[in-house]
Amino acid sequence: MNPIPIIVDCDPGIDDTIALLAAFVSPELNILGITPVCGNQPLERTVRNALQVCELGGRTDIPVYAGCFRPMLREPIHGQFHGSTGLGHTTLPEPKKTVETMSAVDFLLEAFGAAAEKGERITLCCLGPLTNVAVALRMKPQLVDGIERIVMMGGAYREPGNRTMTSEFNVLADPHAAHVVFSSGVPIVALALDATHQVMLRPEHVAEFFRVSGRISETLAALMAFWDRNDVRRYGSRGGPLHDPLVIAYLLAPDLFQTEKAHIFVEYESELCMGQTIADWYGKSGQAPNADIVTKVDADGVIALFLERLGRYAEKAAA
Ligand SMILES: [Ca+2]
Repeated sequence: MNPIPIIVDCDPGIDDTIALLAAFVSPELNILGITPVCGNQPLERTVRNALQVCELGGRTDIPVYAGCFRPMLREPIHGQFHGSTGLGHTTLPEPKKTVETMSAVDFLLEAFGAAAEKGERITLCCLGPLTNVAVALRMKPQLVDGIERIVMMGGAYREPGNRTMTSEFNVLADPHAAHVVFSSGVPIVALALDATHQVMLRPEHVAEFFRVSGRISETLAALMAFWDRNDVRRYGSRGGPLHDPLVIAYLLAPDLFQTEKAHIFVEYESELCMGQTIADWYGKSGQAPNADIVTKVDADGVIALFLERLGRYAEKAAA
């Protein structure tokens, strides 16, 4: 089977990093580029982190394009659970790899435009605020012809929010961009907090990842240990929800996920509910579904998948 061509739009970020490291060793995926955006950290830092993660994972062949330096309209907000650099307490070496001169938006326009001309489609993986994607969509509406679908981490439907009472971080960080994406007509698979809170990365998992992941084990385990929310009341156990990596897991093993179709709306006017995502589960809006929302995840299956994938860093060292 030919690998799935993907572009990873992200804001690394601890969970972005775990997602990238798993994608790097998955031959089912052909990563055409990484497009960091302002999100968990300011843009300079998400770009630097992306470059460092490419070096850590031995994938300096993948180009990194710097994206938008702030949201479309709102003031930037940054992550609260990723430490001062976005990568916990880890100190990765200065990257030798450099960012491409082309901007992320230009790269998205070029890549999806070229795909559409050839009758091909690329899957867009969105692990951060949707600013880059929305700006590209506003530049050229024909872009949608080159997008197979967007598989995104973001939103909160039956779950409450994580950054505010109603809202999940990625959508809250740029709700206007999310509105552009949700109303674009591009098919969407939404991995919201409803899904990601089902997959807790617990301390016993972290110990397993440390044991299997060879040359990246110390960095990976340090990132994962930092991710522990230590909030049993909220999450039902120790550990942290495996948000962004679920996008990669969905592409590799869709059978581990159940979805329901619905039309997604996003609130971008009310300060109380800013960034709230609303799913029309029961057809109240009269609008056709624009997304497959993941409602159930085989958490043990996902953890096993990532143990197997990240274990490949031990094999690579031995080879
Ligand atoms: Ca992210």
